[in-house]
Amino acid sequence: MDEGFVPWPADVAERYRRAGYWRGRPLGDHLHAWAQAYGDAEAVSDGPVRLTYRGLAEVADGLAVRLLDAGLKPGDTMLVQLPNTWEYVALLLACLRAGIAPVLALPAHRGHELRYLAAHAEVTAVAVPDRIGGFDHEELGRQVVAATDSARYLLLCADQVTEDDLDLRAMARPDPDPAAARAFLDSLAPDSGEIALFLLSGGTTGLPKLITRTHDDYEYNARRSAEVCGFDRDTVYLTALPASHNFPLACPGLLGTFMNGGRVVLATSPHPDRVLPLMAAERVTCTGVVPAVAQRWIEAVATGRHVAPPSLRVLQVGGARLVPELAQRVEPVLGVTLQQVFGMAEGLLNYTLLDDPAEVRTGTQGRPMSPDDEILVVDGDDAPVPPGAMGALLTRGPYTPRGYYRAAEHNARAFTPDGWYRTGDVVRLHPSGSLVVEGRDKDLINRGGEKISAEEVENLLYQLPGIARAAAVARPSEELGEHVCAVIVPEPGAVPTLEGIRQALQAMEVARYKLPEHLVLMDELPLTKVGKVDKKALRDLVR
Ligand code: OOB
Repeated sequence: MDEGFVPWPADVAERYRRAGYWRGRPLGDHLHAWAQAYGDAEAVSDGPVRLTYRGLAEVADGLAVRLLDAGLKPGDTMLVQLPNTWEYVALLLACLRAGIAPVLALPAHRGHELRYLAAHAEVTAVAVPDRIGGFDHEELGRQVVAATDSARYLLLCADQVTEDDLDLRAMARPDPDPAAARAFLDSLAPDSGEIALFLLSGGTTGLPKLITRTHDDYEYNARRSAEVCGFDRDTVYLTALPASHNFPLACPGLLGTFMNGGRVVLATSPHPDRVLPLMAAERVTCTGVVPAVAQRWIEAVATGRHVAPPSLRVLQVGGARLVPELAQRVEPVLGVTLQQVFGMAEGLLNYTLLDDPAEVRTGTQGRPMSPDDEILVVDGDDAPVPPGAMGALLTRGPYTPRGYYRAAEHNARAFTPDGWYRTGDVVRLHPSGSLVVEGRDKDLINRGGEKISAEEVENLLYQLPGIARAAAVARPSEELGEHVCAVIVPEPGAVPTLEGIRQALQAMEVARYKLPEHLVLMDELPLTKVGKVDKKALRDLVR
């Protein structure tokens, strides 16, 4: 698996170790340190299911041993598509214990995405639930296993599991001899510099890129985040967003809570009717959401439909632009401190501090969390702009990998020769030292925090009949910030419709959030001077 992984240069890695960012212990090892420190405290609340720290470590170990007994091996990869449930947490930790790297897919992904991810990471196993909402993930998982040469196991999270499949719930139990299981797994522990897990990039390319996160760098990601956010044993963190996203997983999220002995409350939907009462009942103190969710919560409270959860102290908002008008309503309406988070699965995390002046909390997207985060704001020639001027953001640092997995060609464009990651975000440095996100120079659509590659949608559109030319662009949306708008030049005589296009893409098993919500038909697409489709002109037009 480590072939295709781009390491940090040896001298830089040494510097990160010396500075104490990288601690040289695999994440699975940390799990036992947490169990040691917080033993009987509750780690996870998932409705009626409650797991203590000791219980969680034993369940993860038991599951890890059974996965290895079933034939999986350290160094394998596993596609994981599970909602925010205790089984997801157990499986994630079991994989970390066994040195199996999970590829964290979103519940919204379908065959189009999962088949590609499974093949690219050459997974040996696919983990899915039987259903989410009305959708049959068991059947989807089965098809992905069948379509993937390397895949041999379907790991199913369901009440009914046939003998041919692996039964996640049955396997997620403590080993009869927990001490022996622990010693066995310790003897197999992965090196902390190895890939711990794969996150998915929002992506600007035809298909999402895989982001390799090592044990060392991801542990620091969560630890430093938790420090900045003041997590401690009294923290009760709610996972309102899918926990396969970096934000709820490790910013500080679930992992940052575990490190500090707090409690993680799992929710499978951020709908105000579900989570506002849940937060009050579970005495949640902190959670992280995208602006579209924050807006729905504010509306639900402002209109008197719900009361603000009295225990909630900090609301983290990130993943997409939080407009200042909304930012200003968060604190008075919800009675919390707003913390803006400008982050990316590729690494760099910026946080506003809880004691920043109000103007910084509402008007900026925070500052890099690590003293060794390097940032550059540059012009079109990669030359630094004057302080305070707008430019493209480049970054390097102890938790920002130096390349995507098995993507040499793309890496040559996404990273500079000396290892800076081109974030694709256009920012400016605020006098406070915080960053303000002004826009982006990457071709993606940010639909309520879910990133959609324009190129991916365009490639799909070109596979449909009757379409001569196609472009996908963002169209402003009140509710979600941006929607996907398809701009199409039909072939002579063809009359594409939005409904027809959506149905065709759904038949191709494309995740629903990527389907165009608007359609514009044109005689020709506007071109730039160098003959490329003029996306800016199109964006202005569809507005
Ligand atoms: C988070 O991660 P990704 O990988 O889904 O998306 C990263 C991109 C950024 O490059 C930027 O374009 C956008 O999402 N973004 C924001 C933002 N936070 C992320 N744009 C404006 N304001 C913000 N506060 O989205 C993510 C990862 C970890 C923590 C938080 C968010």
